[in-house]
Amino acid sequence: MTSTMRKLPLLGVALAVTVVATVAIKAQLAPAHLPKPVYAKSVAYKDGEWKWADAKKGTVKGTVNFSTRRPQQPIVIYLVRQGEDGKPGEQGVYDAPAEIEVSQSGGKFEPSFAVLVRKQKVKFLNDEEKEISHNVYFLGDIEADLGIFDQGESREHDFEEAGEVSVHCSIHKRMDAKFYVAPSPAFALLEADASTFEIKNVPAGKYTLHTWQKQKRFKDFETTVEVTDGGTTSVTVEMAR
Ligand SMILES: [Cu+2]
Repeated sequence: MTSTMRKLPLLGVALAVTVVATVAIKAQLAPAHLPKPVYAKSVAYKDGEWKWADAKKGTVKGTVNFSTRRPQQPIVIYLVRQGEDGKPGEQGVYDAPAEIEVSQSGGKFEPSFAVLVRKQKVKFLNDEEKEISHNVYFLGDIEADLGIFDQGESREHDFEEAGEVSVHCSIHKRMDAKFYVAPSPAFALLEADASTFEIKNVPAGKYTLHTWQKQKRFKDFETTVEVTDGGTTSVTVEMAR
């Protein structure tokens, strides 16, 4: 046996290792080919002068019909106050809900889904037990980068615009979360398989009702609803493909 023949099996092992290593590197460089997300249309909402606290209010109650089985995914029903021309008008001044905190412990955003109200603040905590740094950046209707921050630090962001936001960490590719920022407090969140909703304390006036789906399966629906002082307006939402 020549020395070349004895080396051949070794060469085979080396080749196999190289192939495995190349595949692993490629997998890391090109993560799953996720479909390009379609974000909700971003609209700038004006706050106007009038205050929600002083307004006469009513309720909107509704049922959602689905043309086919609804995915077990959140749906947001929200109201946009119309101006004279039927387009988004002045939304009025309201007190934003209290700040929410999002944990990054264990390399996960928790909660990983939230519905916020425009002007609400979110505090991202690097509450890791070990010395791990995290980053927060947003894609979608709201884009921003809060930078990289170490264990024990936090970053805050005021969500001044309405729309859909994907939350990511530039260091950990698998860390992500999704927020929907409603244009005002007049919204309902339908979780799991819920198909009825109620939106209380809505200032009297004319609104456009919209839908937003975390996992878009149906065409988004819109209709006009009129809210009256002390009244309950019934509405049927049709979700078709
Ligand atoms: Cu991270």
